[in-house]
Amino acid sequence: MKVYEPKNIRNIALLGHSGSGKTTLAETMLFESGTIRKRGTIESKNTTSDYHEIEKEKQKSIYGSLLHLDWRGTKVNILDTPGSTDFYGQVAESFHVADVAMFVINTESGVEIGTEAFWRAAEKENVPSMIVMNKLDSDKSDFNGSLEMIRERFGRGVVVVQYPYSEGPEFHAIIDVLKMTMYEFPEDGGRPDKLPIPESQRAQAEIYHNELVETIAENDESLLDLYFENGELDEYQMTDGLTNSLLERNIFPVFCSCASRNMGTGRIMGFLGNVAPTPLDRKLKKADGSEYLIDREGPPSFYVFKNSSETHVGDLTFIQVTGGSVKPGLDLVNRRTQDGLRLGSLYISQGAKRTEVEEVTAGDLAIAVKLKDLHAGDTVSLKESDLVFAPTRYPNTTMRVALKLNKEGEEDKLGIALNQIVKEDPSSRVEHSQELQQTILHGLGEEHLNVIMHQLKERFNLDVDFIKPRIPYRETITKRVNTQYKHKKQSGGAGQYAEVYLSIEPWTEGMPDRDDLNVRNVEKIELEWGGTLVFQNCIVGGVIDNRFMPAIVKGVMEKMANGPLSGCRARDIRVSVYDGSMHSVDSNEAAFKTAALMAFKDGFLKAAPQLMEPIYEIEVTLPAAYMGDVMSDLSSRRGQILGMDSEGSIQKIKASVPLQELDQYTTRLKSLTQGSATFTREFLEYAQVPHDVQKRVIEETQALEAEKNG
Ligand SMILES: Nc1nc2c(ncn2[C@@H]2O[C@H](COP(=O)(O)OP(=O)(O)OP(=O)(O)O)[C@@H](O)[C@H]2O)c(=O)[nH]1
Ligand SMILES: [Mg+2]
Repeated sequence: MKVYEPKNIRNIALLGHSGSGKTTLAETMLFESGTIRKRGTIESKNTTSDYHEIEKEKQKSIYGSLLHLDWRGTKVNILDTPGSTDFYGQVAESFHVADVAMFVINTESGVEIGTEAFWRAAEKENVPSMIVMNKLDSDKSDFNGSLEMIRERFGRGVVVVQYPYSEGPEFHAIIDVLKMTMYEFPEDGGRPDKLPIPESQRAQAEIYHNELVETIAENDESLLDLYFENGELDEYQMTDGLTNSLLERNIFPVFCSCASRNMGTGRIMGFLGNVAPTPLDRKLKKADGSEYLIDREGPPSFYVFKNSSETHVGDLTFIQVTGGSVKPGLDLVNRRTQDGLRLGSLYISQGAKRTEVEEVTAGDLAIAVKLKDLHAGDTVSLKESDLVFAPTRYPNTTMRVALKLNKEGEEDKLGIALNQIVKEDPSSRVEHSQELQQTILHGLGEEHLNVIMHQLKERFNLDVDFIKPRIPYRETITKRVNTQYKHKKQSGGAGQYAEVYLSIEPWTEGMPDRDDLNVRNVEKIELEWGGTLVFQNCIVGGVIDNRFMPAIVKGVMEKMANGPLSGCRARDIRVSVYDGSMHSVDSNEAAFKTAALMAFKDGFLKAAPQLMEPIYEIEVTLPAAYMGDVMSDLSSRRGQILGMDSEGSIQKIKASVPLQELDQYTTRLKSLTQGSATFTREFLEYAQVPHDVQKRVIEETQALEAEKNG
């Protein structure tokens, strides 16, 4: 197997809205480069990239897959990513290793929400980007309309390198304004004839050509001088200028293809080989914020960008070599755990197929097997190295469900399965909530969670269902009350005796101490579930010993952890113990804890208790046409609009919405907008729940309690 030097490697990520043709384009590139003999199609369920059963079934990509090809001595690694924003995690993983993001646009619809979302992410991650206009053979194809939309969304850097001679079913030729040539394809695609640009197209081609030259010159002063001197740049000058402008994200060149009829990929691969940045050009971010350039001569190191696994093989660790070269048998250290590891076999990946290799050089992507405890985002390097890369940034989750096992005794099995799933897909998250007594799965949407469910059932053989997750309400009180409890037990030997008088009241930051009580000591406790408990010792005349104070706090805390209203955590309360009594023999810590707990519980229920619910701030991105529907849906979800923003045809709404109302929001938003909107969410605050909601929650809790108690 050939070992490629980094300057002869290109790592590209195919990105874009679902259905734009990424997987088909990848397949066509593999075919056109002679890597595969037969071109698979989505419809025949035999593409190299979509090889998982579930991808064949759904006829779309769900997992990012790594492919590679050789185009005239250049190794092109292709990361084909899913276009559905539910699988955003797979896209995020590609950013760390992609030297170029190739955005595939469906010219039937122009910029769609997935394109928009991934473009903004590529912008944030500073990944050079190019654009491929696909489906030009469709009778609904609209190159100019799509171009206009792309320019509106992504700015002046969008420059035409190619445009179609004609589009729709008669599409058969592409005009290239960098080479000033027309490529005319045979009926079933493949290698085109190079022809002069026809007379009818010369004027248009000149306009695009000049735009291209001017944009390249604008971004490079020395080229600008040359351009003014000669009124033109030659192809080599343009090529260099393009590479630099791509790297700076000043230029986003536009290419044309019809992936399903094998037209256009040869020239795209040529551009990748001749112009696109190499792994040596890309600045990687280290954990300390500094930059790192891939170093062929440096000590061996690699970055784990993705995990997956396979029956009979186990863990597959996807790596990018970032320094020197790596070979089986090499001893390295995982910088996260500081554990040593010895590299086993290494493979290059062609979808489901793997080929063993002896060596992988800096810049290249490969799979390592049988390595324990390597997570996506780990840096692995020589023992004495201190290299640590900044980890991949995964999106925040937007949807949660609770898991219910239908068979007893499978808790451990479920735990192991979930661990493995999260390891392979860090955009999902599992929370074993003590508070809610549920295992909660967080993901990026219904489609995402359904794929996880599919894995739990098919791969891990678990009988499990999704159920509604409980809401982590908080409880507090709204008025001051005095409360008292005497705990007295006399059964045989030693008895139990404790009596406490408490004053409990709502607490807010900055509140003065009680002046009607003799406050001797104040303890402020920041609760681990958020909020505060302030405890005041106001005992006069030693009626309760100081040594019992911790037990009293403990009793109060125990009830706060299991709130009197709904069993949820309580917060923001001040408790003052101001009287009580003890017995010289029968009083002990346990007795005071019980007395405090009971007094607190009684008082709490009399103190106009109030349920608080978590409120999230959401940001919805949507096409303007759906604004009305989305807004009225938000108001039916008790949403409060915090702000609105419009960027051309794309609108953004910021709103605060109770978590309870967000349970099925991802799904609802999709159906309201025909899948064209996305949203993000973040915890904002706790706020009082409306009276009717509180009533319902309390009733539900009581019913649950009654059920538990038989
Ligand atoms: N007419 C036409 N159809 C195409 C072209 N390229 C792809 N398709 C079809 O478009 C559909 C979607 O293609 P995919 O390759 O799965 O698109 P994708 O971008 O990988 O989609 P996701 O994996 O869901 O993100 C399939 O039915 C393809 O056959 C094209 O150039 N012209
Ligand atoms: Mg795909």
